[in-house]
Amino acid sequence: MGVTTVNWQGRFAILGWGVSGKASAHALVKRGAQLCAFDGRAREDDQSENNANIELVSEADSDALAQVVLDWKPDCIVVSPGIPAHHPIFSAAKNAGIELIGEVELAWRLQEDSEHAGRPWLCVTGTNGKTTTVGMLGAMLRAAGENAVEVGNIGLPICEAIDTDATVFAVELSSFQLHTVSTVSPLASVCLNVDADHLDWHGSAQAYAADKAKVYHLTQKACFYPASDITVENMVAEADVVEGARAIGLTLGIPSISQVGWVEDALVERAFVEKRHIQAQFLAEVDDLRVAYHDGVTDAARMDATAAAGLARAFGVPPEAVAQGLRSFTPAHHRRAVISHAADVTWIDDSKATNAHAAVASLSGITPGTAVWIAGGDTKGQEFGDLVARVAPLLRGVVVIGKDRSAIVNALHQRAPQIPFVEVDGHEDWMFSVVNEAVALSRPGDTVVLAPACASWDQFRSYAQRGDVFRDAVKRLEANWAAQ
Ligand code: UMA
Repeated sequence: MGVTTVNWQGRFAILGWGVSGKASAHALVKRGAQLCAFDGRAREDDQSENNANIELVSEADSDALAQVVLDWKPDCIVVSPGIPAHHPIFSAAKNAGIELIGEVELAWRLQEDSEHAGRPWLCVTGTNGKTTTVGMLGAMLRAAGENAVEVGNIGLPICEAIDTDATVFAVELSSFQLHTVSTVSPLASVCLNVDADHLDWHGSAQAYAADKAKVYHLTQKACFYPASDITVENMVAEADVVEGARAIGLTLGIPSISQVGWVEDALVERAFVEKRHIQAQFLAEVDDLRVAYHDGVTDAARMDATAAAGLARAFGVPPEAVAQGLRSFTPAHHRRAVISHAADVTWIDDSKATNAHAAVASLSGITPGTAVWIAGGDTKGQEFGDLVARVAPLLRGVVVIGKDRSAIVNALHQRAPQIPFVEVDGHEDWMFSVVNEAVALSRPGDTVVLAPACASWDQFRSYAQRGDVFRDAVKRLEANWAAQ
C-alpha cells in the first residue's frame, strides 16, 4: 500500500502525554526525530517514565496549548485519541498547513516504511464488542501458529508493537482513533454495530458514525458487516476500498452466500470456502464458547465470535484454528463477570458497559423485575430516556452513581416513575454505600448489575478501576455477610 513519505528526522509535536503519546514518542525517538510533548494537564509522574528526556510542556487552556504547539514550529503534530474533535489544535494545524495525524496513523506509516511493511492489520470497531472480538481473533490467529498481537484501543498502543516480530495485528480501533486515520489499509475490517456514544467528543451522532465508517477505508480483502444492520451495510457500500475487496455479511441465522453465520449450534462460513454456492465450511460450535462463558453465551458473544471467525478466515486461518481459538479465549475483566453471590443475590461486574447500548445488552436476559441496576457516571452527552424505558420491565430498582446524576434521575422520573431508585454521591467509601443500597433494594435471588451506561472518567481513571473498586466493595459485603 502506498505510504505517505515522512521525514522521520523532522520535528514532531506530541499532543497528549498518555500511553499513546509516550508510545508515539518512543517510536519516533528511535528514528532520530526531534520531539516535544504537550499536555493539557501538568503531569507529575512524567519524568520517571520519560527516559528519553523529551521536553514536556503543560498548558491547561486549550487555545493557548494549540498556540504553543504551533510556536514550536512542528513539521507534524501527533494527537492522542483523547484529544476531542473540537479541540482548537485541529483548526490551528489546518490553518497553519501543518499535518496532524493520530497515533494509529503514525504506527501505520512507521510500519510501511520499515522491514515490517505489508504486515496485515485486521481491524475491529463498533460501539460494543470490540475488545471481545479482538481477543477472540488474537486467540484464533495464535491457534493457527501466528505471532499475533492484540493492539490499539484494547490497551497496547500500536506504536509500541510496531518494531516487534509480530506477524499480524488484531487491531481494536475506537472512533477517536479512526478520526485521525487516513492511509491505514486493513487486510480485513469490521464495524460490529453503531449506537450513539461519545457525542461530547464527536459533536453529533452523525460525526461519530462517520468516523466509525472509516474502518472500511482502503480495506484490501474483506469488509465484514452485521447483515441485519443497514446503517453499517451502507458504510461498506460507500467506503473507498482497494479494488477487489469483498463485502461479507455476519449473521446469527443461516448464512447466505458470502456470509458467515450459524446453522443451529454450528458456526459456518460461505465466504472463503471454494464451493460456497453449494457448500458451507464448519468452523466451530457453541460449546467452544461455553469454555469462556459457561451457561452465559449471549447473542452478543456469538456475534463477536462470528466477526472474529470471519476476520480470521479472511487472513487464511484454517477452520480448526477457529474452534481452537475460541476454546482458548479468556474474556477480559469487567465484562459481565459474575463476581459473587453475597447477600443472596448474584453480583455482576460489567463496568465496561460504558454506553446505553452496552447496558441494554448487559441487563437483557435477566428475569423481569429482578435486576438492581447500578448506573451513572460521565454521560458523554448521552440521553437516557429510551434506555430507561427499554430496561424498566427488568428492574427491581436502581442505584444512581456519578458526579452529575441528573440525566439518569430525570430519565427515571419521566420514563419509569414506578421503579424505586437511590442516589449515592461521591462521599468517602461511597462504593460500599452503593453495594449496601443495592442489597436494600433487592430480594433474595435477584441480580445486581454494575452496567453504568456511562464512562468512568468523572470519578475514576478507567472503567477497570471502577470495576475493581466495585469488586472490592462486594467482597467486603461478602465477608460481613459470612461473619453474621
Ligand atoms: N489530554 C489533553 N487535552 C485533552 C484531552 C486529553 O491534553 O483535551 C491529555 C490528558 O491530559 C492525558 C492524555 O491526553 O495526559 C491522555 O491521552 P488519551 O486520553 O488519548 O489516553 P491514552 O492514555 O493515550 O490512551 C488511549 C485511549 N484512551 C482514550 O481514547 C481516551 C485508550 O483507550 C487506549 O487503550 C490507548 O490510547 C492505547 O491505544 C481507553 C478508552 O477509554 C481504554 N477508550 C475509549 C473507549 O473504549 O470507550 C475510546
